[in-house]
Amino acid sequence: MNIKRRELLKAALLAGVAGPLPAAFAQSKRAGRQHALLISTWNYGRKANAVAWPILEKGGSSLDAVEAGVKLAEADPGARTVGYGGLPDREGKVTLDACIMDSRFNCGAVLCLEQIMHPVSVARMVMEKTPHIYLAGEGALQFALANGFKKTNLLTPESEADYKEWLKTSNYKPEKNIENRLGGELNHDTIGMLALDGSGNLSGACTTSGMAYKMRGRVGDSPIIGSGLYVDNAAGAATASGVGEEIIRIAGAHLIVSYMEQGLAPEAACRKAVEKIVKINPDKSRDLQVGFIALAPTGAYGGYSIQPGFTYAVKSATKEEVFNAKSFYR
Ligand code: SD4
Repeated sequence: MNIKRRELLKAALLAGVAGPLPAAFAQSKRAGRQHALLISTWNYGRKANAVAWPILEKGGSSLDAVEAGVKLAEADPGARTVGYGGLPDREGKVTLDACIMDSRFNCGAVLCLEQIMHPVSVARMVMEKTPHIYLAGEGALQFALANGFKKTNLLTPESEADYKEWLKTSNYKPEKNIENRLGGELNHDTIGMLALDGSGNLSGACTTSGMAYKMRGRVGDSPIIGSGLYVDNAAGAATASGVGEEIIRIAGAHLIVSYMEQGLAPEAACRKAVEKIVKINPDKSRDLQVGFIALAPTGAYGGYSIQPGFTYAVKSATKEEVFNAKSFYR
């Protein structure tokens, strides 16, 4: 290693939690690719990371990686809280929320979108082709159809059968850790994915069918920039899973990124946001699940949740691992 490269590396390491990679370091493809990293919510994130990783490995962008990764979950009928196969609202309609954000504060989202298999790709098109950030409901559908997306029935026989069973009592109660109840590594909740690419750029995506049997028209945190997802290339990125209303109340993802901007490491930043939710919900928090993950511009990462049971998957050139997040309650 020549002296210049060694000095660049030293500068990058010193930048640590506090700041972004120096530009010269970020542009060094060799050093950059070693730092490329993916982090996704839940065990299922491992499969999504496996789809996204080759993009980063070939020097592709974090934006392309996160879109490709979460699309896997959107198209999987076994994923009962995302996209095709997602559980419907209380009127039997599958309604999808998704957003995407790149390293330059560009972002796009769709809210309450029906009959489209890949809401994250529509969100990206909102970001890239319109002057807006959010498109909702019928307007989002019209935009998707006008841009070549096809209508698909997203309600699978399994989800329809579960819905009909639910109708017998119509008892609405958000379930924590639905992943644990369903069991098996193919099941999961909302997928949020964060990526750092070889050029030192962060991006994120988040996509969900929302809380099962929600009221018609209900939108959760997942498509809300700053709640379900936030990316600031100089400070870090964060995404969320869990009861969206509580995440929105504290603007969770943005709060975590601000904590990182102030110097907190990703896990500590996620923990502080969880503690805030618990503090404002002293009684309710025992039955609430919210899980956060975060990624710093240095490649440092972490997660934290209210209840045990929240997991996240990490993939880099040297690591492929699913972690059990630490939690506020044991
Ligand atoms: C929502 N946050 O719609 C989503 C749901 C979720 O784990 O993450 N479930 O509120």
